[in-house]
Amino acid sequence: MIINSHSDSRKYYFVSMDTDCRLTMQAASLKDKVQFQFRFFLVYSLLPSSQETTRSPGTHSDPCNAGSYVQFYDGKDLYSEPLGLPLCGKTIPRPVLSTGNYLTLRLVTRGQQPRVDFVGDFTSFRIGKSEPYFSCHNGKCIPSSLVCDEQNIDNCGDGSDQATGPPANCVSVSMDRRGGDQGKE
Ligand SMILES: [Ca+2]
Repeated sequence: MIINSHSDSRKYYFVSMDTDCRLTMQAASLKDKVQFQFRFFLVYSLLPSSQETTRSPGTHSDPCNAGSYVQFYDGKDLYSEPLGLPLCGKTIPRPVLSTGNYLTLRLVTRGQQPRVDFVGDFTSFRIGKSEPYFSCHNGKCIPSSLVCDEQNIDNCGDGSDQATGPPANCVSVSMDRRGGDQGKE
């Protein structure tokens, strides 16, 4: 499943100030975990918060300089354990993996002139082989519906679910068809 930060992603930045929104994804079954992989990432603010480093108690260092950020949580709400540091900047972060059944993405815009634009996909997976699942080269297992999908999403993280060779044996369609355009064949 692909998500965009907003509907005009890749055309205009999302610039609303003081946004705090979240999206929680549940894995396909109880035994599964959730991975999120960014495909495009741009999250920052041109100017830090006007209240000159108002340090919220408990946070000593802020890697995003009081600017906008994305934070993942290892569960179904913001009371769950945060996964990693707040993410910001222009470099695509590493894939984020839940340890349980849920993964929550939170987007916060702070400061002045926030610039937010990202695209990514959630994948439900499990470690270890079980029947209706496809075994990636890297040891993950993903639902077989994600193998050779039309949008050419790398759900495994190593490309093996979209490979033309075994075990996926995808029929090679246009390799660069991405981003959910359901065009004509
Ligand atoms: Ca796929």
